[in-house]
Amino acid sequence: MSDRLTIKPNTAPSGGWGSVRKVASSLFNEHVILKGSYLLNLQNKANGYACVSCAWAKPANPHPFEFCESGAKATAWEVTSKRVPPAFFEQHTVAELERWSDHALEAAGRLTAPMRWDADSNKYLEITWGAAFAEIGAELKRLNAQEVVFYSSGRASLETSYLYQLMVRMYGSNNLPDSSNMCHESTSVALPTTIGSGVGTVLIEDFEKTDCVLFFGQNVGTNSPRMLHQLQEARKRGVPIITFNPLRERGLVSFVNPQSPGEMLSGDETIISTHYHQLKAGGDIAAIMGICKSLIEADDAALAAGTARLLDQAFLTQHTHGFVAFAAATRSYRWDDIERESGLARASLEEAAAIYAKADAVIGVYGMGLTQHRNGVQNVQMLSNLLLLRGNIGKSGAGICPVRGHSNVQGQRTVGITEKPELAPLDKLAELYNFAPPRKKGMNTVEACQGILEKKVKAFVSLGGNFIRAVPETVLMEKAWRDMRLTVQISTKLNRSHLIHGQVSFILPCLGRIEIDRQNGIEQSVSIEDSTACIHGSRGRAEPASKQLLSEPAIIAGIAKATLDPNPRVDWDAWCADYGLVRTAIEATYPEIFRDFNARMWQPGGFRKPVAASERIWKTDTGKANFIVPTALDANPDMRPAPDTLRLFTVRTDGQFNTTIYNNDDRFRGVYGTRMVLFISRHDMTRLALAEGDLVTVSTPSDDGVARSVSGLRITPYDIPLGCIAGYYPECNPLIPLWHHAETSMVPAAKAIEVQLRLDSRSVAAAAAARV
Ligand SMILES: Nc1nc2c(c(=O)[nH]1)N[C@H]1C(S)=C(S)[C@@H](COP(=O)(O)OP(=O)(O)OC[C@H]3O[C@@H](n4cnc5c(=O)[nH]c(N)nc54)[C@H](O)[C@@H]3O)O[C@H]1N2
Ligand SMILES: Nc1nc2c(c(=O)[nH]1)N[C@H]1C(S)=C(S)[C@@H](COP(=O)(O)OP(=O)(O)OC[C@H]3O[C@@H](n4cnc5c(=O)[nH]c(N)nc54)[C@H](O)[C@@H]3O)O[C@H]1N2
Ligand SMILES: [Mo]
Repeated sequence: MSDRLTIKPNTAPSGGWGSVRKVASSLFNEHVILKGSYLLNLQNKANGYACVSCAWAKPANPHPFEFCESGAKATAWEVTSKRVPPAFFEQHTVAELERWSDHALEAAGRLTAPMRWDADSNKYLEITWGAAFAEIGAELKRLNAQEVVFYSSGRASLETSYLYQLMVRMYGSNNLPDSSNMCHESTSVALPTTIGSGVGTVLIEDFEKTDCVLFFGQNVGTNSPRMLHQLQEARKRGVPIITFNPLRERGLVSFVNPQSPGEMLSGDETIISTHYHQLKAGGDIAAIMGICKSLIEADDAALAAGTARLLDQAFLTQHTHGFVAFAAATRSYRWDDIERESGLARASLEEAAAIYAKADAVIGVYGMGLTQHRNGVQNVQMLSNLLLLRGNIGKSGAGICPVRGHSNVQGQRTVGITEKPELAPLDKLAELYNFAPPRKKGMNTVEACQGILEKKVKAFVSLGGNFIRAVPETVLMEKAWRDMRLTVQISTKLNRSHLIHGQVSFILPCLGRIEIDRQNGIEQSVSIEDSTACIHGSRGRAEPASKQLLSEPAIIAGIAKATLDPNPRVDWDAWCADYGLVRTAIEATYPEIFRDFNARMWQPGGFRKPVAASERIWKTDTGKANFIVPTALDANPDMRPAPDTLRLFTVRTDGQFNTTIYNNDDRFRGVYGTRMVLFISRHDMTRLALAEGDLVTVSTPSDDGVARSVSGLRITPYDIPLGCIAGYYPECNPLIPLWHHAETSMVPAAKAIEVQLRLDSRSVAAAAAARV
């Protein structure tokens, strides 16, 4: 990590030597150069483990090194030689650790033994697994199932996730929020309404056949770098990539493949985006409306002139519903409004429409830039509308491609991690295990936070993740969190959610996916589902960080046996002794998805879960793909722009994986040595009389009586649209009101927060400049 703070514009391509240097320094910092290099060769390979970083597809014919800088960092972070043993907790009280940074906490190393918080010393003390399970079980038995929340972060395997949801439902609730509730829930809510499938329709092979890629609000170079291989290959075939993003992200601008010796020597970079549109944050509905309007009006003109039509009329008639109303709405929007709300010129949108209209097969890729808005669901529906106009769903080389975050977040939903009872196979579970699954809707992430604030939630069990740091409304949440009776964290590394804790609190350390999981001496394997709905096997290859670690399935079984009444049909011990039996149970629960699961999981490239929309089977209320008219052009219509308010959006760096902070650098954006920055346009700086290096307090104006602010953010001039500013997640999370979330999906609207700035102190340089 750089200690010196430097901020300079970065014009180097993504990938390249910068990326190689980062891989090497990650392995070096964690003292695992040899072990790490050996393991990286096994990443995303048939006989290896599925990367613990992002969820991007793993091809059947992997590159010799099917890993990227992010995957290498995540691997080094997990197989680090650093340890946090019980002796560490003897030396540090919880009060002291609370003052450590997020980076320092996780950098201390891997947790090695189960720990229980001791009130007298305010330290975590070692406890045996047996005693931990017995006490957790006794606590859970005393509580009402509706008062307990069981969160999951999207990393745990299909096997673990299946056991977890079964335990929770047998305990008596559907309180199964997950990280997806803060992430692609807008996708899971939007796509069933438009195309009748809750996941993307694109396969990795579609990138080899596509004619055009539209890219909305996803930062590929930082967050899913392996996808750059597909984009680079498409670009080499001359495929246009049209990007919509308020920031010019390096990975979307150009790329040098660090795995190609030729490119590395010549520095030969591939231009990734042929067209780059820096729209306003929250301007996507307007931008897509502009493209649709241009297409529909050109099609109207073609009809009148008797020339070739622009829309796929046969597809519209045979496969869609609601086109007439959508087209009418589109025609009625005025260009002035579209330009104002998108921040883009009419000519740019017409040009995008013309390129789109020429392409036979188009892929629409998107990420958090669409999902994390008040109208995040409508953002996704709007992209679906655009693709439907030319039949770009269920056709080779075309489709919608939400890029998922955590490596198994999509798979967890597939095997029942959901608070929505209608999405879980409750009847099947009842039949297989002879119990009455709860039918009442459970809490999602925002509802769980509300429940904790209202003191209705008394206990929180966390399967991975760092909930308290990932959620909005940090200040109120941290305070209320301590009132809970019980908190249990199943984790690999120490984080803030262990330090802000309930009255009875446990840290249960588990094996990571890269580690060898031996049960009764036999090495087990697990499986995950990637962003393209392909399911892969994964075998851990590193020796465990500590002999005392248990696997996630074993920890769940331990809690389940101590909490639930025995059920002759549920043999937790047998499942833990052989994960193949868990897969057999998953297959019995979902025969249409997991046929022959134990064999097919090793198929190169994985086996695909059926996605009806890719076959043009529309499982919607109308039986067709639906056009849906948005209710407003702005994805955050309830924000009232005032002269002194700005729209803040939060982003990630290559030096982090969510709340895991590997280092304080953001190589792609040229920021080193600090995360406390605020990206702002020069024009807004002048308007607000701010200078580079000024430190400001950012606060959220709202009339709900809650004061929300973050101080010490450094003014950093950046190429960003007027009125928009950007800062880092999770540092800016205290600014997000809990109620500021997407309609219907309830994803916190982390990409549009209304804020004001106040100058705290002027940098020496700026003050000197002002005196001159
Ligand atoms: N290295 C690394 N990899 C990761 C993660 C990580 O933290 N670090 N996290 C993982 C997880 S869980 C997830 S969900 C994914 C997230 O990956 P992404 O979906 O890429 O998420 P973000 O980095 O939050 O932001 C995405 C982009 O949206 C842009 N943006 C912001 N507002 C808007 C808008 O209104 N419209 C448009 N069009 N664009 C906008 C931002 O400038 C940014 O480039 O990455 C996964 N992979
Ligand atoms: N402002 C703002 N807030 C956001 C976002 C944003 O863009 N902006 N993004 C949201 C999104 S997309 C997401 S997905 C959430 C992420 O929220 P979470 O998934 O809750 O958080 P992570 O930071 O991924 O969790 C890190 C912790 O997971 C544990 N861990 C790591 N590997 C394993 C493992 O193999 N097993 C177990 N049991 N534990 C493990 C480690 O202890 C580590 O400290 O944050 C959300 N919050
Ligand atoms: Mo995510």
